[in-house]
Amino acid sequence: MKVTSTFATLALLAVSGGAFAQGKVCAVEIGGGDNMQFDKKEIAVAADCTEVQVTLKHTGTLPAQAMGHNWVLTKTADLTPVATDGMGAGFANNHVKPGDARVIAFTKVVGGGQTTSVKFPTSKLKEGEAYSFFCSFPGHYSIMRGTFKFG
Ligand SMILES: [Cu+2]
Repeated sequence: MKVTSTFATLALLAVSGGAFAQGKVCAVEIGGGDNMQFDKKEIAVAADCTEVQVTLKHTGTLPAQAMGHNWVLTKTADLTPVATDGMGAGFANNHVKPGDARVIAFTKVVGGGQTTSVKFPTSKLKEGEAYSFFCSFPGHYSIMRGTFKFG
């Protein structure tokens, strides 16, 4: 309970944007290569982070249309349906269904040598909830996935 109340205080300060606001942006880096794998199986974000900045680097050389990768965050329970919808959403939508409320954060699809990032507030997350990250490029999510822990 102590951790939760500290987090709530920080979140309030961040939202108020006042002179005493102390937002803490926590940076996470992850790579994905031509071998269709992320270089991390788990990402953990501490409860005192007010925002998360995820940077995805495609460490391979293949073009985005052939071996594109993105980084998508959902509740673990939403992973498969979101990935399935993403397949149909098409490359132009970064393989994420437009306006999908189950998607907490996502990056665009990148190809070899490219880097992209996304920043989102941890107010979208709940401590104790089971989250997963994955790549929604068609055919990738069953391998390119990992656990996302908050708190
Ligand atoms: Cu991928």
